[in-house]
Amino acid sequence: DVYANLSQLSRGHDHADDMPYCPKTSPLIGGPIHVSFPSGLTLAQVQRKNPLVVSGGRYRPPDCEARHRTAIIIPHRHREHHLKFLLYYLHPFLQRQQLSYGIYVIHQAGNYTFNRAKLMNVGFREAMREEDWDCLFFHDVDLIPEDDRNLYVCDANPKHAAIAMDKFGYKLPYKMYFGGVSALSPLHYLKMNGFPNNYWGWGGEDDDIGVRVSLAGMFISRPSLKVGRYKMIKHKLDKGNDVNPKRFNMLAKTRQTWKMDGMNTVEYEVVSRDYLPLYTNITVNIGTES
Ligand code: UDH
Ligand code: NGS
Repeated sequence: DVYANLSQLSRGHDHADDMPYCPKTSPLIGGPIHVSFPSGLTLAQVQRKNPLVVSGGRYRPPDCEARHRTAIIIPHRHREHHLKFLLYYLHPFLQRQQLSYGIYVIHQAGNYTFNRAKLMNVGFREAMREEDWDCLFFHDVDLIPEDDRNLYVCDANPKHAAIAMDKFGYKLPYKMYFGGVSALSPLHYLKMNGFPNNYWGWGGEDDDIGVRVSLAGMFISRPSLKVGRYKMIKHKLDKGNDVNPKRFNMLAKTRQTWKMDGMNTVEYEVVSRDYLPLYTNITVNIGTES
């Protein structure tokens, strides 16, 4: 019947006010995911498998109003090969959770030393500029979630999601570990003044972020070990991301520096913003170490 079809269409597109909320627990969640890395996978294939994903890597459930709006922030440079696999698994994963979501890849321009945490600050500001996200997932490009009961929504406290990684034998490497994948609401993020801007190179920035959580009077929340499982795509330390020799000295001073360095001081220049079929790419010049 034409009218029923039309009304169905407009509901899908405009998300009319009368659309029911999605159920509290998605019926599409299946638990463990078998993760492998098929050779020859292309982005075009990933696109075909995700027909409801629209420009910029955005999605809304077609038949219900999502209860949560989550932005995924991925710091990136020279890891297109990993990004392809992450998108292959993450899009269906987020759709099974019936989330309204967007994926942002924050690409560091140039060849200067990589700065993961500063790219996250850029991602936070640029994503919030576009939409009133209620949760941001800060997500390494090489970590694939292995269980879709690991919900990509925020908790009452900042959440460390990558609690059980294969490379650490599916347990935490140390109690205060906050690396890999974490989830903060905009309020959490601003309360801790975001992430540090001055960790150039590998190591320590995730520990600094963990310390900021407690300095700002919050706790680290975590999913269960059974559910917070990730497979890491194996790789070597990248060119342009040498181990940062200053990290221990910097970490010893976080208590003195966190209010003076973070979201309130981040400076950068967006080089380009591209709404690609599977993600929004923001290429950014974040400068160099001062
Ligand atoms: N990243 C890039 N490009 C780079 C460097 C890092 O995209 O050149 C991003 C990417 O999202 C990555 C994240 O930053 O997942 C973290 O960087 P990483 O993968 O290098 O860190 P990880 O600790 O691996 O996962 C380190 C490899 C061995 C380090 C040994 C040091 N003792
Ligand atoms: C700690 C690093 C973290 C790092 C973690 C896991 O030692 O940044 O190891 O590293 N802290 C410092 O260096 C101060 S990993 O095994 O993934 O290479 O995330």
